[in-house]
Parts: sequence; C-alpha cells; structure tokens
Amino acid sequence: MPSPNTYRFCFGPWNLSEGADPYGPPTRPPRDFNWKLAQLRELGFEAMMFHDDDAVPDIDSKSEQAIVAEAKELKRRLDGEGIAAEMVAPRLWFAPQTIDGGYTSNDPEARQYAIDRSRRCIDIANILGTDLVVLWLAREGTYLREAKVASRSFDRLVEAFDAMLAHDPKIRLAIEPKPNEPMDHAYVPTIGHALAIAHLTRDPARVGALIESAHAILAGLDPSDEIEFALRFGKLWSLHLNDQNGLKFDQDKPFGSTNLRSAFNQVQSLERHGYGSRGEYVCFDVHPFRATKSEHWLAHLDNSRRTFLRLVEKARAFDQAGADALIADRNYQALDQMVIEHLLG
Ligand code: GLO
Ligand code: MG
Repeated sequence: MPSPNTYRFCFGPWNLSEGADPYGPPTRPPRDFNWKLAQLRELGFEAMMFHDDDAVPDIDSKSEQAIVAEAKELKRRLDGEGIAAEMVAPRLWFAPQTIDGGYTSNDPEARQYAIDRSRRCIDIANILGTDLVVLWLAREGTYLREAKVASRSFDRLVEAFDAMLAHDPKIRLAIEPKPNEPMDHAYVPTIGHALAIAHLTRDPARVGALIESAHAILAGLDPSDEIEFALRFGKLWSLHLNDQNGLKFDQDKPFGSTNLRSAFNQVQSLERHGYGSRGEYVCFDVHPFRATKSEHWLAHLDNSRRTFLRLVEKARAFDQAGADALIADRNYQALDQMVIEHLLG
C-alpha cells in the first residue's frame, strides 16, 4: 500500500434534509443555507458540495450578471470560513423544462435549456474555485422504452458534454451513475457506462466519474469493484459514500450502516490506490433517517466519518501477509473468517 493517506471530507446542503418522503409531511423544520454552512464548520468538514442553485438560489430567474455577483459573494464567505467548494452540479431535475429529461429530452428547447444552464453552472464552479462539475443524470432515461431511442440519447449526452467541455478548457466532468430513480431506466447506470461514454467526447481526459456506494448496490454491483474499476482508469474524481439495504428506494444510509464488510472493502480499495492524495475529497451523500429528531440532525454525517476513519484503521491493521498465505493455499474459508474476526475486533 502507498504511504498512509490523510482524508478530507465534505457533504452538501441537501444532506441536512427536512425528512420529507412522498407519503407524509417533513419531520424537521427547514433550515437556511447559513445554518447548514455553520454546521459543516462545526463538524470540522473541509469542503461543501454545491448544486448550482444551492450556490445561487432561484438561478433561473436571475441575469448572468446577478449570478456572477452572488457566486462571488458566496466565494468570499467560503474563504472567510476556510471552506472549499468541492464541486458544483447543475440541478436540472427540478426545472419544469426537464420533465422529459434535460440533455436527452425529446424537446429541442429543453435540451438547449439544459446545456445553457450547465454552462452557467460551470461559470459558478470557476468563481467558487473548483474545476469539478458533477453530473448526476437524474432524468436522462425513460419510463418506457418506446419514448426515446437509446442510441440517439447517447449522442445527445455526448453533445451536451462536448458543449460543456468547449465552454471551459479546464473544467472536468465527473459523471455520477445511477441505474434508476427517478427514471425507470437511466442511460448511464454504471461506472463502465460512464467511462465508455467519456471516450466519445471531444476530450476524454476531462470526463471522469463519481461513485456513490448506494447507486452501485442499486445496479446489483459491488461498490468496491466499481471503485477499483474507476481508479484503474485514473477516473475516480469524487465519491459519495453511503449505504443501501438491497434493491429498494435510494436510501442514502450512513456509511457502513447496512453492510460493514462492504464498507471495509470500499475503504481497502481507496487505501490501496491512494485515493485523496491527488486532492480528491471523501463526500458522504447520506441523509438522516426520516424519524430523526432535530437535536440529532448531524449524527449521520459525524457517524459516517467516524465509521470511515475506524475502517481506515482496520484496513491498515489488516494482516495482509497472513491473508496472502491463505490466498496462496486457496483457503478462502479461513480468509473469510479472518476478515470477519478482524472486523469484530
Ligand atoms: C441522488 C444523487 C444526488 C447527487 C447530487 C449531486 O440519487 O445521489 O444526491 O449526488 O444531486 O449531483
Ligand atoms: Mg450522490
């Protein structure tokens, strides 16, 4: 393993959610951005992830001049607090224009809207001092196969990515794959899809990926294999660690909450490849359980980081030589038990 990493952590304002779900009222009172930023500082996280409209609320109703001015003001505040912006993501999926998708919509005006808004998002990223734009392709998919032609959708995704890459010669795009929700089928469900599509763009070197543990599980894949795959290509530019109990709604549970061993495997992969040593952050895309009281609002973030750091210790203390001997002897029964006992402590 390379020399021990130190990790830097971040989360986004949406990770302090109000406890809403489609079947009942919110369970925690709304809090404004200032409160969320103060909590991030209090918890000692180093950076914040932003949607474009977290950075500039009501972005669609504002002129380019006003957007630039607000983004600059935010940057001054972040600098004052010593907080970095890890990335900016265009939150296309709340806009009325993107009901049928953004980049892959059948409506050319909607596609143009999505591209124009993504360009503005890049401008905000520049002002906030990050070269990373995250693309979770929420509505780039279909509810029914006959509604869109998949190959045409891939062309449209490439067209949109190319427009973003052309807009700024330094910006990097990190695609965040997810197989479903809100769509039945998404066009970029796995890291393999993301990296393949990167190669169709005008500058593949600037198109990489972000892996979210829960999304890999929803695709029926092992998150640590997805992580290793992206790392093998030098393409893991960000991470959304969390957990997920099987093939259900996207749960965004605290890291390690469901499957501690899988969380350990993810940490082992990050350690093995020096994740973080090239400036990447460990982000937790986690939500409090709906039943969480306001007094316990921050626990899922602090707990995810605690679990992560405990698993880093576990990864470093793992008897790899002992494991290698068992592997050489094909004694996988003993290897299995060795891992279990190591985790049990
Ligand atoms: C939802 C995604 C979402 C994105 C975020 C950044 O399933 O995980 O939380 O990560 O909007 O683009
Ligand atoms: Mg995510």
